Amino acid sequence: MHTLYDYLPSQNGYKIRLLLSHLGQACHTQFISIFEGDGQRPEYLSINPTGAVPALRLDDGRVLSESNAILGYLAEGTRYLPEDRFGRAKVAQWLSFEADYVQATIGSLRHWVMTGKADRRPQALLDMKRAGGRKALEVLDRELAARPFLLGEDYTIADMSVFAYGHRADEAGIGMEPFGNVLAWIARVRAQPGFLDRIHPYAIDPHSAGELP
Ligand SMILES: N[C@@H](CCC(=O)N[C@@H](CS)C(=O)NCC(=O)O)C(=O)O
Repeated sequence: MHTLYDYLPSQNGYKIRLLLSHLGQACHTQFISIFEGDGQRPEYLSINPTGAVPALRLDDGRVLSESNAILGYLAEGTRYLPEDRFGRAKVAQWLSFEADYVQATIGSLRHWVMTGKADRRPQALLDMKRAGGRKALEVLDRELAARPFLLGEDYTIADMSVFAYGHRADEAGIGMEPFGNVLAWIARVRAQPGFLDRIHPYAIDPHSAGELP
């Protein structure tokens, strides 16, 4: 059985939990207390060189990190990853979009707002992240006007990845009311068989108020 290195409030970790839930697949979990510095210990850096979660140890001992790469690995051969060359490239397009336009804006801002760190950040930086998050939602809203899921008719890991932070934008202080197509897509994602409804606030970890080491 695989081992998932995880931290419960992480929406990057949630992406993997969501896919495993759709697949009905179990794995061992090892929690990494990222705000206490567990990610920076040599034994964990040998699993993920960045010290971040999630990471996956395969049952043969090989290790893989970066949430979107892990999604691709676990989805191989399932209905959640297309078999054709163009479909796979489209998934890669949206996974890159997620990392650059969603995770880097909504993900960061949400972390700062939910843990009180926003008060310690320059206003210009907060404004930049908020504008970036809105832009990502505008892009999604336009794209999702024409089809039910990011690739078309089929729900894939592209949707799971973008959903993880995309559906929590309100927790970053970005109102979602103007994005009706995104809201309808969120409802469609929630209706998928095996959907995982459980997410965890940073408040469960008292160390999360501190900066990452
Ligand atoms: N691009 C990475 C980002 C991972 C990431 O930033 N994880 C956060 C939790 S959501 C973390 O572990 N941060 C601790 C650190 O960077 O040291 C991915 O998609 O997996």
